[in-house]
Amino acid sequence: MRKHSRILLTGFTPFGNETINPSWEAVRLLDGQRIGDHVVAARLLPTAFVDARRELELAVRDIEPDILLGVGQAGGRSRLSIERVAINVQDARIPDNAGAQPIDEPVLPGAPAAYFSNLPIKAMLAAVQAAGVPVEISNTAGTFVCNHVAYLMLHLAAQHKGTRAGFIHIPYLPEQAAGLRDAPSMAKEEVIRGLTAALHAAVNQMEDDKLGAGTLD
Ligand code: PCA
Repeated sequence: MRKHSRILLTGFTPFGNETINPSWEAVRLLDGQRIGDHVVAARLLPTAFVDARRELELAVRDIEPDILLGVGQAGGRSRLSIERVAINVQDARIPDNAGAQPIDEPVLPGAPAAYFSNLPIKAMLAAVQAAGVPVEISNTAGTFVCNHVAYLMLHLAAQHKGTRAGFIHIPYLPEQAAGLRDAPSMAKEEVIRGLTAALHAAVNQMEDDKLGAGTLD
């Protein structure tokens, strides 16, 4: 029996015009942290469809996590976005870091159209709110590498009893937004506080809360 259960927490390399990715800047500082009886293992994934899948599979084999939480940059969003769902499609608006630009191709041929996160997303939402960090439930993780990784994590969780998975998008860091017009941002310390609160809720709660967080748009 292992002493601690493990959380695999992933961040991404910079992509597009950026030289940093806030997801890795935040996630790497949580490596080795205790969350209740769990220990966090942080891993960097390339922002490339094929390479990210390979690195994710290696990390899963190495860490044998019972919770997987992917974190990625969503430039333009102003809150931590807890993703409800990942869809079985890749539709890249820009080439990934390996130059690949799949259009309307499945993540996994023949697999379900979508998976819901089996983490307690509403309990996580409430915990992040209680920590004083702006947060929302999001119903789309996009169709680029983040959705791809989220789908692979949720597929794995669906196949392995006792494994739970989810994904959180985060805003730009202030130093990224400084060079852009009207782009919202969130300080790294705040992101880390929010992610930590979300992880505590994920560890502590198996059943989700019934808490309205729907949208009309
Ligand atoms: N964000 C991108 C991929 C990597 C990242 O941090 C996305 O939302 O798909």
